[in-house]
Amino acid sequence: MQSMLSRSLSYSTTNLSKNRSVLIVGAGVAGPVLAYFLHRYGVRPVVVERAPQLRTTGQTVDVRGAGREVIRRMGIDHIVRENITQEEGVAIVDSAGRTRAAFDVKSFGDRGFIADIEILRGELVRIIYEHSRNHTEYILGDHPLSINDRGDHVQVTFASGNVREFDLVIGADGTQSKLAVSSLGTILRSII
Ligand SMILES: Cc1cc2nc3c(=O)[nH]c(=O)nc-3n(C[C@H](O)[C@H](O)[C@H](O)COP(=O)(O)OP(=O)(O)OC[C@H]3O[C@@H](n4cnc5c(N)ncnc54)[C@H](O)[C@@H]3O)c2cc1C
Ligand SMILES: *[C@@H]1O[C@H](CO)[C@@H](O)[C@H](O)[C@H]1NC(C)=O
Ligand SMILES: CC(=O)N[C@H]1CO[C@H](CO)[C@@H](O)[C@@H]1O
Repeated sequence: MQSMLSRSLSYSTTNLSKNRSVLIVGAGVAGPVLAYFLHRYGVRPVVVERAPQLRTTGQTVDVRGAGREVIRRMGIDHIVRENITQEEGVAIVDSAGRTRAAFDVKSFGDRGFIADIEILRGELVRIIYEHSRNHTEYILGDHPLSINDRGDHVQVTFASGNVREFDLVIGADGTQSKLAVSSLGTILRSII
């Protein structure tokens, strides 16, 4: 995966001119968000997801800070707000059922246990996917076996046997990623 690392670091977003094709590995949260924004910059995004369908499991996610700005710029904040868990707060209850402490959404301002925008991870993934799919080629149930930097393009061989060429490959494959790269955050920060 070393070639993937060096190639992604050697690109700046100004090099991502029109009609470039970018392969994003992973259709979790970051991958589809990046696909959405790259399309806005004239790039053709392809997302490959190893699972045969979107992975829509997980618990609740609090959308705070930069996350709020991202959903706002994607124009999906109202959709996200329509799908929040509507959790009102957290209560600590003793063995007799008496409430010893309670924190509602408004406790500690924006920094409490529960954010006012709390959504199930799966719902968030679905919303972002729906919002990016019209302009993104999604390949489900496949993954890269090898990624070779050929200088002016990257050649990717998939587990399915397909071989394709891209201008750039970006890892958005989550916390279990084999890539020790933090370039995705840098790229996202510079384009949104
Ligand atoms: C199913 C699931 C449930 C989770 N639940 C929670 C939770 O409840 N609370 C919490 O705080 N965090 C949870 N996490 C941790 C997760 O890291 C973050 O919540 C958040 O989803 C991170 O977003 P991400 O886009 O960076 O990565 P992820 O959402 O982890 O997405 C990465 C995607 O890449 C895919 N992938 C990995 N390797 C490859 C490959 N080689 N080729 C192609 N695709 C690949 C994975 O299948 C996955 O769909 C969960 C992660 C997953 C995958
Ligand atoms: C995607 O395309 C369909 C069909 O043209 C349209 O109905 C839908 O609103 C589009 N979705 C987004 C998020 O733009
Ligand atoms: C994933 C998704 O969009 N879920 C729901 C969000 O809320 C709207 C409006 O209530 C529903 O139509 C969606 O199905």
